Amino acid sequence: MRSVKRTLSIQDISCFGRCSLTVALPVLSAMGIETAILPTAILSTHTGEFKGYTFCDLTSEIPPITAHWKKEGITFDSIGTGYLGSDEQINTVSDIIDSFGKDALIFVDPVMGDHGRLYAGFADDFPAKMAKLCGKADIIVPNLTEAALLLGEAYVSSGYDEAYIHGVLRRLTDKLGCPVAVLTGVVYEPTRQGAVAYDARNDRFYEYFGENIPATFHGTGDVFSSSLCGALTLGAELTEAIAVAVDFTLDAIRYTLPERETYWYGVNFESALCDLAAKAKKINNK
Ligand code: PXL
Repeated sequence: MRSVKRTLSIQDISCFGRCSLTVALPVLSAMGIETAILPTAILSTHTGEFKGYTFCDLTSEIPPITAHWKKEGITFDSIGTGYLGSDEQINTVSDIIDSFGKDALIFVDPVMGDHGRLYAGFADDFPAKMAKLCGKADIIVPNLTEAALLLGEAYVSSGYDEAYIHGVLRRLTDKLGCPVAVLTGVVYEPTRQGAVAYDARNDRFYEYFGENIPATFHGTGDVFSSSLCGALTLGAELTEAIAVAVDFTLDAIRYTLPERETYWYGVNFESALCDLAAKAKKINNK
């Protein structure tokens, strides 16, 4: 038994811009988790609001890396995936889950879009491929845009109620085949925003809401999902884990707000890491 939990984070490196691995690695490390990385691509920046970014696909590097790990007998307590840049990468990640995932928590963030639209560079059939990968997960963490894309349903941006959100969560677990789904960015009333989770194994819903800060920031999905994956890897219950992730994301947004003009590309999560580390320590000591 290792004394420190070990996770594998599979997603791109956007060299500048506070997202994907430049968020997941510091967040998971601050939570006291040994974090191995598998960079799927290297970009100069994320594709959000930047133009003219570079993109170097690293897919061909992945099989030799994981073959070496197999030889070394390396294992993981959890495997978390984020932004994946191609169909081929989805297949490669699917193979990694088959090969390393037997005793690991499989956490898939189906990063594909926001505000009702696919991110730049994704083909229209990408969501169906991502839906298949979600079927291999123990837990998935889509926003409302990604949930609609995964289900092939129309995107509903606002004005929905609890029955709608619960229906989406039931359909996600039912159609995709993963036991747990967490929907992020849920707003039932203008002053509150949070996450709603459904565990199909016990047919229970869990939710946690905080202040709704009426502004959008790039990278908050990655901040939420890395802290959620970290809390679950440490053994937190789902209900505690979503509270940790919502509060950490809100803290990062609050630190960013006074310098919004400077940090238009991603949130100041670094200033919130100390409080997150303290919470992670408490989970670890339980
Ligand atoms: O934050 C998600 C993300 C990750 N990686 C890349 C992205 C995005 C979102 O735009 O472009 C490269």
